[in-house]
Amino acid sequence: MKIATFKLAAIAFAMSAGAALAGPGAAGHGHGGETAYGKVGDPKKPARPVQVVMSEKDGKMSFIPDRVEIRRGEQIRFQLRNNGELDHEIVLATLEENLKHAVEMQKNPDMEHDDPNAKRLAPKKTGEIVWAFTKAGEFDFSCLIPGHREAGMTGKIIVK
Ligand SMILES: [Cu+2]
Repeated sequence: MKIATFKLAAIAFAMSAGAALAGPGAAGHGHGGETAYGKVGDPKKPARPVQVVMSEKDGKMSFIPDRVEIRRGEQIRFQLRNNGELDHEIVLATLEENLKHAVEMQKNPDMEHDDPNAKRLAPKKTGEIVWAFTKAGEFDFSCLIPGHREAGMTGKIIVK
């Protein structure tokens, strides 16, 4: 009898943990539960603006700035601008995920991203990503168009 009670409690705990993990996804976003680097932002909540410019010059491609420091729990509104002559994109992720993703992009260069953690911009276009950094750590943002990350288009996000 005692064992049965314990089992029920364990199941109830597992279920509530599962519900918590589902996060804001349940509130209507198709995707966007919690990831290792945070979650999709809520555009209705305050967000600190951070401007990031994409460009290429003399064979070097870059994000300016290429290092962004964030306090854990902060929501950031990345205001993106492509000042270059080529298409560029920004993909927020862990370094490991972006390196893996870069390999997939080599095989499939026309892969389009329509994810809340990524944005592709044509020359002279602007865009926005709102992201909530709920976890401390070091993360990556890169342009995964083949050759671009290698040419310098990568940066670091440090969440403390
Ligand atoms: Cu690029």
